[in-house]
Amino acid sequence: MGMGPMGVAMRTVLGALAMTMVVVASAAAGSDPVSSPPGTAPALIPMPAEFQPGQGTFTLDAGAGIAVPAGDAQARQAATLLAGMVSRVRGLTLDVRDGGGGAITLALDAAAPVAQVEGYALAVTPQGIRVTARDEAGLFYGVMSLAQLLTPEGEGRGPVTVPAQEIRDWPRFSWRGLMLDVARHFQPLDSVKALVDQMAAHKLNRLHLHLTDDQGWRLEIKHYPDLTKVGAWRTPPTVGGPDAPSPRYGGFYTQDQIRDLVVYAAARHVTIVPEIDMPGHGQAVMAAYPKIGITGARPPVAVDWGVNPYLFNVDEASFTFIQTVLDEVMALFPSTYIHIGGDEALKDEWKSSPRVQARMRALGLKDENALQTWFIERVGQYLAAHGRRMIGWDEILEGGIPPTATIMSWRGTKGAVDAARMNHDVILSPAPTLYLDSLQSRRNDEPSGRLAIVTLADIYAYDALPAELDAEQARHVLGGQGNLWTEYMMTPWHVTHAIYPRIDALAEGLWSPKDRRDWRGFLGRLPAQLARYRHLGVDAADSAFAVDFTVEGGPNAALAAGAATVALSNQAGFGAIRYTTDGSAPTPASARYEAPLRLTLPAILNAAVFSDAGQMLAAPRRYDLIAEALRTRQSGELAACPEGEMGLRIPLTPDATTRGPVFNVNLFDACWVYPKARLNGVTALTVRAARLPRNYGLAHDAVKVRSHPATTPNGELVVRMDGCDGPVAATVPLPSPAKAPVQFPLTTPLPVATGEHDLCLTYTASIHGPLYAIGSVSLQAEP
Ligand code: TNX
Repeated sequence: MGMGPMGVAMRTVLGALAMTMVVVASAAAGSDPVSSPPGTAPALIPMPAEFQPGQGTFTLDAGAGIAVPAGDAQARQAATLLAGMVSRVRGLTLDVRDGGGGAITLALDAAAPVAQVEGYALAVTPQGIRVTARDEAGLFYGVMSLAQLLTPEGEGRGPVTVPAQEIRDWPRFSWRGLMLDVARHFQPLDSVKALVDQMAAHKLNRLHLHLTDDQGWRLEIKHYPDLTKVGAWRTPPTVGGPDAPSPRYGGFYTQDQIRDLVVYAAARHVTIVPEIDMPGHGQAVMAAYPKIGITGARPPVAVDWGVNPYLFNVDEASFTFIQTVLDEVMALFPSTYIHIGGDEALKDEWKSSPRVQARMRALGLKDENALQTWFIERVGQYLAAHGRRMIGWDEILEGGIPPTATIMSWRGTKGAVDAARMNHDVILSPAPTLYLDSLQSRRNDEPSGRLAIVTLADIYAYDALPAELDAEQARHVLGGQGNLWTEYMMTPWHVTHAIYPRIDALAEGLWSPKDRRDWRGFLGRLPAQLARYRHLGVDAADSAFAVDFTVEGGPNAALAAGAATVALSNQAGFGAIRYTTDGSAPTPASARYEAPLRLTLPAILNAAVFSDAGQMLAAPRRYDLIAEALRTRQSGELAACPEGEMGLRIPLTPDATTRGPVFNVNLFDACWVYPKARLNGVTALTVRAARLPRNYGLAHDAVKVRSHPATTPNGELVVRMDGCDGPVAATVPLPSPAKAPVQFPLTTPLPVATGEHDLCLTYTASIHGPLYAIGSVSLQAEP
């Protein structure tokens, strides 16, 4: 197994070579948290296929040369990138030379030892460093590996000594993708380029740009200027109050910018795969050109996240539009694959249109799903006639598989398995595991996102080859892709936080042989990468390493005893936790956490996580062991009401331009539970309330939104004791949206009680108005 996209013949050739190579030591998952000892495995991410330690070392001094084949522009570019990375991370200057000799030699060689496409060999001997490959991509990836070998501990400066070794490496999958949704929140070109840089450094090779959606069209199309003049801009929803309305939101890429991006990415062996979504997710198109829609009416560019009803028409005018757009798309993007979306196309408009129904009957199609297949296949044929191939999301299978389609599978893996069995190529990007808009921890300091938790370890454990496929079917698995949808990723900071370092886990899963993957070893290789990120200005998330504080017996036990036993841990179970209790910031010299700490209230704990070498892996986190904090629950610490689910962690405004407060919500029920509230001595309760736009396209699920009857004009916050069917303990009217700011406190006395009670908090405001949320709930006690 583990065929990936490679041919059997190549495997056999390499099989012979592999006999002479030492297989990289791979400790079983869950073994001791040690990085691979020097000399047994290279500190590379992704882990290379084969590795053999050598005798001695080679030292690279400032000014050392990188010799590239004379006249080989691509190799020269790779060498220049290498010099740039080493200079930025290590402050070591290297000198790129055309032809001749150098400490580092790059050579394209038809007889290079690694025959696989995109493969390379990298040899370090006491005489120098040599990278050879049979193709330019392979040479490039050898150079990217070398960039890591020359910045080994991430932190060091100046000349670098590299142990002698030989690496032979090639990818497991040919499609190693990342999708960036630039439609929901526009991403500046420089951010996209920075992502391309990092993709290349991780040996990822497909950047799928989701360029169009209901909420914005982001690509200049010369023939249809209104697509960007109108379709690239939306007016954010407001919820009243004294806060000023936000400005229009939007942006788009000009064709010149796209050409520049395509060239930039190609130099890094990244292909930009454009997606033009159809026949659903088309509201921005209809805002610009209503005739392309079904009703002919002009909607605004959407501000509602989710599924909106607007569908493309199926008449000739619609196909003329699509083909003209695709002509310009094909002229801009050399990618063989063009993505045409196909997801979440709610069929209501097609069902209720007599013209669409007439066309469907004339075509002899039995239902709207068959019409979708016909529609998609017609577009696929157009692309095929121009030498391109169509990719669609797995919904395009619903009416029968369009013959020319490659399937990108997001609703689990079934679509991929079905398509591969029907001899169609597939790419695996299942939600939630490869959905990078999923939050990466339950920590209170996590920003907005979707509430499935996808940890670094979850992504690392994911295998893109469905086990149910046999070897022949497995050949149709081109690879996998992480998808970053940006409804709740408003700024480049959010995007960066969601991608790094989960991109490292993704890259190893898509590049490295399955049997070379090793979670603990990966963690050992990560600190160097985190240090590189810091030097390169990439603000990676530290969610996997940040300290979590757990009070034994829960906060109530601490409140009752006036003292607490606090355990410190982190998600990955990696690194040394160091702490202080005097309010100061922990350093590598601070006390190392060994066992739970016994502390008397009030106390303040600060804790950070360091690597063995003293590198900070997670910034300090603070825990206040004081009564007020122990009686407070942040939004993420509240539970959903019975049968409900917190699906989203959302910001105050949908297009926030900075990082702000976030709120866990269940869109279907404005109801939260403060579990086991300890009411001894408690006299009042304060909710940090917030009023948010209710900008969600719930489609047929809209009927499931639960309404709680109100008794005053703006609705109330109702607090019940002992669960949501319990007696009402307090009712607080909500302030008028016209007068109150979007965040406001609500305080109410509570009846005298003792012991632990589940407090159920609901808002009774109309479900047709703003969405009310809870930032935190605190109990106030008599001093
Ligand atoms: C579903 S995945 C979508 C996107 C959303 C995403 C949110 C897919 C093909 N469609 O429109 O952004 O969920 O996670």
